[in-house]
Amino acid sequence: MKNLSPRKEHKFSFGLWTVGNPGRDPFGEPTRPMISPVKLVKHLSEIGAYGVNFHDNDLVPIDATQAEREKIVREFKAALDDYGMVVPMATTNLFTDPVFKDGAFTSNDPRVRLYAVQKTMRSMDLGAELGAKIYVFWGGREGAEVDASKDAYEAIKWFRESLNFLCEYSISQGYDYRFALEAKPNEPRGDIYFPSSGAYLGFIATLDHPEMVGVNPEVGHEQMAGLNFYHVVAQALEAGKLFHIDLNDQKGPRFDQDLRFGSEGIKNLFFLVKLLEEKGYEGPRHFDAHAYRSEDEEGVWDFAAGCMRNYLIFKEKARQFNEDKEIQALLAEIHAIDKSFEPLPMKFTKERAEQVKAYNLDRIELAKKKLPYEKLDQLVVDLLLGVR
Ligand code: GLT
Ligand code: MN
Ligand code: MN
Repeated sequence: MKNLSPRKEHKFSFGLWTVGNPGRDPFGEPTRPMISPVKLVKHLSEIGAYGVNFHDNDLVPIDATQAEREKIVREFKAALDDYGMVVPMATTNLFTDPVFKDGAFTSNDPRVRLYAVQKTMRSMDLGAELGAKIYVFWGGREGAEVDASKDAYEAIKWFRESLNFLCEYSISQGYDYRFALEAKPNEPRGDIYFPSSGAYLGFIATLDHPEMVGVNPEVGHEQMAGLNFYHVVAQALEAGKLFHIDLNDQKGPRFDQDLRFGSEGIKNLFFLVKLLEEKGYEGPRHFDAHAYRSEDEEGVWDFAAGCMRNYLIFKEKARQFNEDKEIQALLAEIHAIDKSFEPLPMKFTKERAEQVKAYNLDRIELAKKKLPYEKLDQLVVDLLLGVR
């Protein structure tokens, strides 16, 4: 295997909430102590990450005074400089505080909606101060546990109003943010509006500044809905809307697990990495995951190293896939088209329409084409399991 050491140019990033996760879950208290943001920056840099992301309150406590905020930001900035780290993305915590118990931008209460916008503006200021250019929106409480309580039709409008306002705020401040909307179908008990990245892609087209807004798909979130993550990301990328990505892993459709990237869904994630590397994704490779609850701090760093290592293994496997003679010969055979076929460009003219209608296509013959996908897929499995 080629060199699997993570380097800054690989653009690996982690959230403060990921490597800083103390192992709390709905059934249990933290199992390891909190690590300070400054210490996290130092360790992340040492293991080869280039970036660190945060929610406003991962860095600055929700009830901090102005003086406390300034001190925290000063120390954090110094740590970024000392360890050569950047902040590619920032986001807002619109879910932990009880004020958001019934939603943020989609709360029934207009005062809570206003508070959510205000909190996001302040958090955008913080992100911009630390250099962030991508701003993520994850609507953890945007949805309903009780559908009788909220008008899902109106809620979409409230969400749009807030985003339109915040786009204008970014423009007026000269922040140059690109907004990345992150979907998840349900959390922890409620159904969230815009349950998939596909839903967000449809919504983005209805905004005042669609060019500023894209998606932040997360592996586990799409898999919670039973979707093929590789396909989800291909669509976003092809649409020019993959502004950010949350890499992790998940054991099928259930609650959000945020497992170490590449620990479970190996084949699908191989095709994902191949796609990102080959189709021009230039953004951060961000890991939104956390270590098993059974780990101590040392285990957290094993977890983070594992995420990056698996990404680099998939990248190397993609190179091998492209250079594998047997795989490439099989693909050439599968994609081969009879020389007698004269392709018709699918550019519509009246005349072309007539040509398409009249084209002589023998469906019985077409259906006879041999497609050795069993062999092809097994070659991929052999490659991934390291026996090729
Ligand atoms: C939270 C959520 C993630 C989001 C984070 C950003 S917070 O951990 O489960 O998927 O990306 O808001
Ligand atoms: Mn998640
Ligand atoms: Mn995420």
